[in-house]
Amino acid sequence: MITLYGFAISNYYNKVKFALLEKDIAFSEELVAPSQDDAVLKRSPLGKIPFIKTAKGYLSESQAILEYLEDAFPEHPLYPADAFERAKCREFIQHLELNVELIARRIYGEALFGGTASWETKDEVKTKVEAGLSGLSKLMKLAPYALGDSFTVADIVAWPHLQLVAFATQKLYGKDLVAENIPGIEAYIKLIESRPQAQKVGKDRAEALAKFFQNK
Ligand SMILES: N[C@@H](CCC(=O)N[C@@H](CS)C(=O)NCC(=O)O)C(=O)O
Repeated sequence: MITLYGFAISNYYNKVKFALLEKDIAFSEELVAPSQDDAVLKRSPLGKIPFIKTAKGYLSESQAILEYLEDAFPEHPLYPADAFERAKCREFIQHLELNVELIARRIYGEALFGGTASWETKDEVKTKVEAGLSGLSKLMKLAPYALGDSFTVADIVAWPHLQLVAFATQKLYGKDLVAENIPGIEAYIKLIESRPQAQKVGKDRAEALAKFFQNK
């Protein structure tokens, strides 16, 4: 059985958990915080979460994990059968993570954890995230799913990341840059949240967040 390590406030953890639930793969969860301790570094080379344990060993990097799950558990596919359509999913995910999420990540400290980002950082992040989202909106079909009429891995990744970017930008800039740049995104998020698997991920995330802030 797969073990998923990390914590439920992480959007990358929730991406993998959402995929496991949608693919109906048996798994257990073990709470691990990102860490530079040897015990974590042996299983995830930069000490990041999430990582998983498989019968063959540990695996880190959420996208490598998603692709492994798809190959090892072909039932309930999240990738389309057509090679070009599969590549379009990967293109979408790469854009979202490289040009939106990784950039917005620089303001999460202030948006979520009581840190402070410099004005320079905030300005730079805003410009780049807006450009990234505007690019992403050209790929996103919302018809009704991210890339068309089927639920795919693109939705698994879009949901946890875009919600967090929306929250962080609303908090820091007083406007939700996701909603501003991707018309129709609110209805899309509601559609994804009508799925029981997304509801389970969302409920566990809310509980983890409440616990996290209680201990602060
Ligand atoms: N590219 C990684 C990103 C994972 C990631 O950044 N995880 C965060 C938690 S959301 C983390 O472990 N941060 C600690 C760190 O960067 O040292 C993936 O896709 O798994």
